[in-house]
Amino acid sequence: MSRFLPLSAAVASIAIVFACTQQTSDAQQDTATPDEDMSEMQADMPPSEADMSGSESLPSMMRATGDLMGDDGNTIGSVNMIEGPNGIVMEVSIDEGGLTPGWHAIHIHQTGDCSDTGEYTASGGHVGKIDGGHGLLNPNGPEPGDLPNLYAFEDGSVNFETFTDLVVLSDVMDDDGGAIIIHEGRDDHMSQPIGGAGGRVACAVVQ
Ligand SMILES: [Cu+2]
Repeated sequence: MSRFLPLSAAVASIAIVFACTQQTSDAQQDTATPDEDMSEMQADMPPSEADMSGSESLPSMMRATGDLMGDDGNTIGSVNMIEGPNGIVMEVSIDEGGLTPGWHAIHIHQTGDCSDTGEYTASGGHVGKIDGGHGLLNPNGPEPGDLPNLYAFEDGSVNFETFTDLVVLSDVMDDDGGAIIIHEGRDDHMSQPIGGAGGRVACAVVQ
């Protein structure tokens, strides 16, 4: 009796060993799955979100602001530009009575000078001027200073936000600065040199 285990007992021990092995590998599988999920989640998270703690990322973004002066030199509103990793978000706010109602071209001009009130030609041409290249719809363009038109409400006020990745703020605010110009009419995004937008009715030096 002592030298050989009865067959039934031997089968039972093999079965127990097998069951234990099975349990262990099940447990390993269970713990492996959440780890995998976690690393996938971290990979999916955009780097900015993973590295960002609170508002710490905002001060590193470059900003520019300026007061908009109307054709009589009075302040009619303001311009705010924030440069993020993908381009510049630009916001324009204009008070009641600031502009004539309707569409107006708005561009980034090359010189930070609005001293010639009502004319505003001291602000120069468009930043990064390309001969024959004006216009967002121009196959030979666009120019870095081109932007979509803004719309002034019936009361002459404006709330406008746009985005551009055609230019960087360090090029806007180079040695001679930069300006935002609003024209009297709409930009057709094609005609040269300024999309048929007419005279300059508002100017802001951005800094
Ligand atoms: Cu212009």
